[in-house]
Amino acid sequence: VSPPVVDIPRDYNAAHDLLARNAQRPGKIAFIDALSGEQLSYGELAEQSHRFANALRAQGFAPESRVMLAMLDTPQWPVAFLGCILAGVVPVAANTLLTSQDFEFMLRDSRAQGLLVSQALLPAFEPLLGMVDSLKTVIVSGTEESSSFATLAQLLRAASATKTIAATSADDACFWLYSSGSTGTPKGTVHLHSHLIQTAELYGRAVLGIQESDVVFSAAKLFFAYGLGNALTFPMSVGATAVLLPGRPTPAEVFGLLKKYQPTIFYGVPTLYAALLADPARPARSELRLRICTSAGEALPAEIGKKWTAHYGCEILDGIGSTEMLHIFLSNRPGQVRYGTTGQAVPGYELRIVGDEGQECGAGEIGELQIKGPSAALMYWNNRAKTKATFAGEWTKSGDKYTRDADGFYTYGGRSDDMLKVGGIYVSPFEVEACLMTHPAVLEVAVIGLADADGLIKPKAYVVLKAGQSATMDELKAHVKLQLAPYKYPRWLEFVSELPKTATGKIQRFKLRQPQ
Ligand code: 3SK
Repeated sequence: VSPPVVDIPRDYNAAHDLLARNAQRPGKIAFIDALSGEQLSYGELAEQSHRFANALRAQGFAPESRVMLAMLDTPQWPVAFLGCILAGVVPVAANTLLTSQDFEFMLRDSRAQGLLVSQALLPAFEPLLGMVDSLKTVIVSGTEESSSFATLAQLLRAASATKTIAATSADDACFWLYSSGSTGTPKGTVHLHSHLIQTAELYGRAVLGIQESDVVFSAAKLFFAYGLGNALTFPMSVGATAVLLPGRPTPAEVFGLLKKYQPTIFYGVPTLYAALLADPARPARSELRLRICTSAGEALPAEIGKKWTAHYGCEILDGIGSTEMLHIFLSNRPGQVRYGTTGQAVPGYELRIVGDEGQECGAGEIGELQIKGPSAALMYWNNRAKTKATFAGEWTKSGDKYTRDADGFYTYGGRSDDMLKVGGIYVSPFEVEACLMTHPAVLEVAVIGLADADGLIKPKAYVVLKAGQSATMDELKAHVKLQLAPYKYPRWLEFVSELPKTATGKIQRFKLRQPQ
């Protein structure tokens, strides 16, 4: 199958393209807030996005300046994202699950001059205000009025609705996403105007077959590359409707939403599919209208896929993407699913597996997966060394080990580095170790990934306590939860008298990974 050709003109604004594709359907619902029931039509989306672009201009934001978005998934998220892009301002989408310390790093690193923050997330930012020199303007969303800051609602009301589009090119920086780093320091991943629509055409349209009649729901939030494509780019590229959930996707919330809004496409992650299948209150197949499901974030255990299909009669397309490639480049296809594999290359992307000596691997040989394709990020901001290590000319290194069989199906074989994927989100074991080391009773610690009963990886910590000191497992878990984003805490702890080490004192994590 030849890849869909995506011809993008040189003068191009990604937000304008996504809005222009829907100019003929102004009354069609683009976004629904699953919590409040608020609906935003394509016509309202276009008007509000342009109003926000004009508000930014009126506040003095120049093209190429940056605005951090730390927002819950509501219809205001696309308004803010598209509004920035229409004005040539670069939105920097922040992972809202992180801590004040992480936000401080991202604000300083990006030198964002503006911050658009959901009212509910403001407490995590308040200690930083006044501390970060580059940050000049704070706008709060999710409330009509605020005693301290301008609100998005006020700015939209006051701004002109004139449709002015910044003169951007397809190769201009369009938006950033922060990718988790192996040392815990996130990397500002710079994407270009041409990238969003490439992912929509190559994966959204060609693999998922997304159409105007689809209603989509993504458990992955819009600030993740996976969620951004799932719930913004893909539906907007064809005029479909996306249901947004501002809160946590618990099984009760997800099933409630699937029953109420009847999505035809559901994008999940393996831990969520496992939790949904384990829920005794799970609805019957006849209560839902699912056409297709996707999974990414970590490899989907075959059993979960098979059980889901047996219960809901709908395939889960397991795939892998990355923040660097913006969306999925390797995936199972409808009608050709092989559970336990990540499927085949998405047409439009080239894949190769490279061995330790730099040689290209043949069928059945394990090596690092590398990707060539039109949505690869430009660079990591302000990080030349990591940019050079990841973006090798036209090829982007994934850090994931894979084998390919004779039919072109790829099977996941672990990470090349020590990073863990927990619930679809990267966790650096070194960051968790460093955090545990700050507990006064801890002498040494090693964190590894361990598979739970569903075959899904979670952090486990092996801890050596200082002589004469004590600490409980719950105390150490709470210590991590307090300092790091809560999803990073070790689900299991084991107290040991010593850690296995080499003669030179290096911890032998591989020994801890071996089943005892
Ligand atoms: O985790 C993934 O596989 C993924 C998928 C789509 C976009 C981004 C990512 C990290």
